[in-house]
Amino acid sequence: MAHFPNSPLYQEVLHLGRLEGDITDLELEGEVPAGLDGAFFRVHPDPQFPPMYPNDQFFNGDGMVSQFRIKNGRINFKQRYAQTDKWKLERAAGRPLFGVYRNAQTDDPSVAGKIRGTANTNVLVHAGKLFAMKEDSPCLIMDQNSLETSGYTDFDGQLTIPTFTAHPKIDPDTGNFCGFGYAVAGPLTRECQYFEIDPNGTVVRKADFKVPYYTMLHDFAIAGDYAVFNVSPYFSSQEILDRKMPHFMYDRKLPFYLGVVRRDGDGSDMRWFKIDPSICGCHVMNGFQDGTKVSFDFPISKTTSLPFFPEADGTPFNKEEATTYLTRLTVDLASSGDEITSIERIGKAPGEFPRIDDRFAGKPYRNGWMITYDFDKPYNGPSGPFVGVINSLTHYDHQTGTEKSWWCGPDGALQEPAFIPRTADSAEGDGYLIALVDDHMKNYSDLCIFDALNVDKGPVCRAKLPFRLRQGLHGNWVDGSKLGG
Ligand code: V55
Ligand code: FE
Repeated sequence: MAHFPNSPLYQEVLHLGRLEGDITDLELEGEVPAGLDGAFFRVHPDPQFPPMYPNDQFFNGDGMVSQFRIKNGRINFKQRYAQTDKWKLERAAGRPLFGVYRNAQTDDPSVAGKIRGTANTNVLVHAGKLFAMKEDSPCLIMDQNSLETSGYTDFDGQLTIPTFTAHPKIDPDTGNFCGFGYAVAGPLTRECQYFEIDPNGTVVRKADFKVPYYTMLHDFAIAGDYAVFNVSPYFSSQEILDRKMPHFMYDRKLPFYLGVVRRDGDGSDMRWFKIDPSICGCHVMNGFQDGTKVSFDFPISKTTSLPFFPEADGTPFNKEEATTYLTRLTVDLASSGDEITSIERIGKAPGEFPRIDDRFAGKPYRNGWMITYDFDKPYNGPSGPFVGVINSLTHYDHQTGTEKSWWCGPDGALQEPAFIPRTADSAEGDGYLIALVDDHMKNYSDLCIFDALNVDKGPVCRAKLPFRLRQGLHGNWVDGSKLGG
C-alpha cells in the first residue's frame, strides 16, 4: 500500500486533515455579534488516499467541506468529505485510482470515463442546495444542513456541458447564479459556455464563446449587462498530458486577454481586449459597467503566482514577479480595436483571495477586502503553498484610496474571508468579515469575526477549533433564512 510521501505537500502548513465530525458550541473569545444567524461554508483539498504519483499537487486533493452554523450567539462546526464519484470509487477500492491533477491518462484503467472532479474549490448555497464546485467537472450537490452528498447534477438536463465553474457570482437584482464552463467540447478545447441559473434552479440564459487559447478560465466577473473573463497565460497541451504531468503550465510569451460578452445574448458578440506582453491574474474582486465602459478589478502579477503551475521555458519561480497587486482594467465597448483603455493599480498591499459585499456584485462599489502579504513582518512557521505567508487582512476603500490592515501575528496565516451584511438592507460594507486564522506553530485554527470597515481593530470574536484546518480555497456566507434549524 502506498503512503503519503515525505514532502511539504502533506506536511507542515499542508499537514493533512481528513477529519469528519461535529462540534457543538465552539469555545468563544469575545461575543458573537447579536442577531447573527446563518452559516459560513468553506472547502479545502484533503486527499483521502496517498497520491498515485509523487508529482501530485495541492489542487488535486479531495474536497473537505466545513460548515460553521452561527445562531443565538453560538457557533456549531460540522465537517464532511464531498462524496464525489472519485471519492466513492476510491473508498470502495480502498486505494487511489485517479492519478495526477486533471490528467486522465494517469488513472487506473478501471475508472476510464468516470468523472474525475474533487469538489475542492468552492461551496455556495443556491436553489435550496449546497453546490460543491470544481471547474473540471459538473456541479456536486450536497445538503446544506447535514452536508450529505447527493451527487452530480445536470439540472434536470438543462446544462449539458461537462464542466462547471468554481467561481459563480450571484446577481443581486435577480438572484441568478451566474457561471460558466470551459473546455466544454472536451479536454483542452477552447469552447466555453456562460449560463445563469435562477433561484428555483431553472437555467435561464446560455451564451457560447471561444477563448483565444486553451487556458485555466478560473474566475470571472459580472459587470452590469456583461460577463467579463480574464485569460492569463496558463495553458496545457496533449504533450503535457502524455508526459503524465499535472495539467497546467505557464507561458509568459502568450498575451493576456480580457473578454467581454453580453449576459443576455448568444455569445456571438464576445470581444477580446489584449495586453502583450502579458500580465497574470487569477481571482477577481468585482466588475462594473459605466455606459459603454466596463471595469474589472483583480490582483495581478507579472507572471504566474502559483508555483505549482511552472513556466514552460524553465524560468524559475520568482517571488517579486509573482506578487499580486490589486489592479483595475477598463475597456470601452465604443472602441473598435482590441486595446485596453486603462490599467491602474488600485491597491498598495499585495494580496490575493479578493472579496466584496456580494450585494454589489457587478455594480459600482466602494469596498473590497483581500488577505495580504506583509513581507516586513516576522514569521516563525514553515513556508506554505503560496508566494509568502498571507499574514494580514486588508480593507481597500476605492473611494478614498485608503487601506486598513490587521496582522495576525508571527505564528500563522489567514484563509479567505467572506462578507456578512449587518442586516439585509444595511449600507454597502456595513457588516462583518469572517475568516479562519491558522496558528502554524500550535496547530489550531480560530474562526474570526471582524467589523468589516474596521478590520484593523482585529477580531471582535474568535471561535476556537481544537485542531488546525488545512489551507483551503473558497467559501461563502448564507443567511439563516436559507437553512433549517
Ligand atoms: C485554482 C484552484 C483549483 C483549480 C484550478 O486557484 C485553479 C486556482 C483548487 O483547485 O483546479
Ligand atoms: Fe479560486
